[in-house]
Amino acid sequence: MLTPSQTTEAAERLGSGIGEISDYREASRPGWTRDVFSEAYRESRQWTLQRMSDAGLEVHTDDAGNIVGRLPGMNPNAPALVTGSHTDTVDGGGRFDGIVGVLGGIEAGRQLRESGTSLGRDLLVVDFFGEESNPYGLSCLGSRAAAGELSTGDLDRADYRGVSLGESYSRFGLDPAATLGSHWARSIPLHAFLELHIEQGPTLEQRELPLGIVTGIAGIQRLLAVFTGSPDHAGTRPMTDRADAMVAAAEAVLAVRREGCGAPNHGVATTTRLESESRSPNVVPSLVRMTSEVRSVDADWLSGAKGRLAEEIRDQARQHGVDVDFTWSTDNEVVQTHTGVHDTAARVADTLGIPWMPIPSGATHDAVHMATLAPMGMIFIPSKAGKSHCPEEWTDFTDVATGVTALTQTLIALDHTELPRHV
Ligand code: HGY
Ligand code: MN
Ligand code: MN
Repeated sequence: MLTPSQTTEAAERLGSGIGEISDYREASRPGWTRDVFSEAYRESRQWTLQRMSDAGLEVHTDDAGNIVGRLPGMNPNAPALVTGSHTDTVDGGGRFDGIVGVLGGIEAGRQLRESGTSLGRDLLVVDFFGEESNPYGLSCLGSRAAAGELSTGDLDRADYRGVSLGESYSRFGLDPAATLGSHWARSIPLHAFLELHIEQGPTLEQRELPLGIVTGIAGIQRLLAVFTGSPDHAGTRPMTDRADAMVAAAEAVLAVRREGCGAPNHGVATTTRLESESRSPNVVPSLVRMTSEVRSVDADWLSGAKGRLAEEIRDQARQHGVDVDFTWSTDNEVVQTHTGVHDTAARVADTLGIPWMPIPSGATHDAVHMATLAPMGMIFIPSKAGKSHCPEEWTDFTDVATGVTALTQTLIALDHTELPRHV
């Protein structure tokens, strides 16, 4: 356990690291934007490699672009402990989402090494490639590949420029075929995975708690609805005789919001894009694309939401003389954390005297895919005003240091804890 001065030192080290990696951002975009496949992201990966090496970890990049730092344990053949997160951001994103899990994992490795604490097994600290959702509609690229869940079909997905995901991998210097083959289960047996992350919501701050132990991670259903109406002169077509695709889409945006507001427990629904094909301001829109997503830790509600939305949106569109096509895709299913990992983290927090609460995650994380490889858990630290995915995203460095202490001590406890595979 760190002394108070060591805790201060760790908080300062984490704070300066957060500042340094945040300098790698796309100058033309708001906030701290570091998109996957961007030059800012490419350059920041060199910084992360060096940060892991400076902490005394043995570093390599796997075929899926994941940067892996290894702290050797007493038995290198024992299934490894893994921690990590991501350093790519959303457009206009902040400085903490994912980053605290990577820098926190590196800090944990540093503290274990400098304190001479030998784990019985290797500790792998990972900066997973491309966690944020991207124009390909696919989040968690690196952890998805590690879990063997990235498919050749995924590589054929094209973005709005018509560039395939496979081509983007190649342009970034990664071999798409090798990426598909980087399934960790074939080569790296794992004991447990634990991710430190900001809450990205207001609960911990409102409850004045420094720690959350995650119970489950929301499933995400993504929707592309295409509304087809009839093009007309906007100035001459009578209002009572139009098939206006934009009006039908606007009704659908509100139907999505009502569905999210009606969730009995945990559920949210958001429309994030509405695009009209027509570029002229004086034509009644005839083709409009709506991109929405529905999330919940309640799998039954989530699947019911898809059916309810399809029925309501189609009925409303019909009243406007507009057809609508739905394409649903599953970004990830609902995933519960492993009871043994959750309870170990809770026991450690209690021992350390860190107040905590059980908390669901509305955000998805690399932990979802790592859960297919090993017993998985997550610990949250507070987000100021619950803000995230925006420049205002902030977590006090002392909270980050507290999270790292909980992470480090839980990893030590997990090292000698039997974790039956599927609990
Ligand atoms: O979308 C999410 O929940 C995560 O930030 N990728
Ligand atoms: Mn994240
Ligand atoms: Mn995010």
